[in-house]
Amino acid sequence: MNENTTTITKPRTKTVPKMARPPLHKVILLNDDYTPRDFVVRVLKADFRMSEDQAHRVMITAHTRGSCVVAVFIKEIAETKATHATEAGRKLDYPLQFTTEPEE
Ligand code: TYC
Repeated sequence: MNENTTTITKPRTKTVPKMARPPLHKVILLNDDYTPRDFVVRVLKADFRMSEDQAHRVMITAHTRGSCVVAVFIKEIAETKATHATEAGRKLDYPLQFTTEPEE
């Protein structure tokens, strides 16, 4: 290859495939008549990293409307968190329940 030769190289572009985002699942807090409000707030803070304020609002929403969406995660995380939070209540014989459902 001498100085009169021009080499044309194709630009090398890497194609990054856009991955479909995994479907999200809601964690839902259900109201009941027995679990103390303070305990619900404590679980929301511990298991869902909420501030006192956020946790209190979510607890009151579930208390007055019957349920409240707490957070959304990929399915496995949503289920693990819901189970863990529900078990926290079970340990003290409270009927506190967290469920999950796919987000539309
Ligand atoms: N309703 C309960 C009470 O009056 C408090 C409560 C709030 C329980 C929200 C569950 O998801 C809940 N002690």
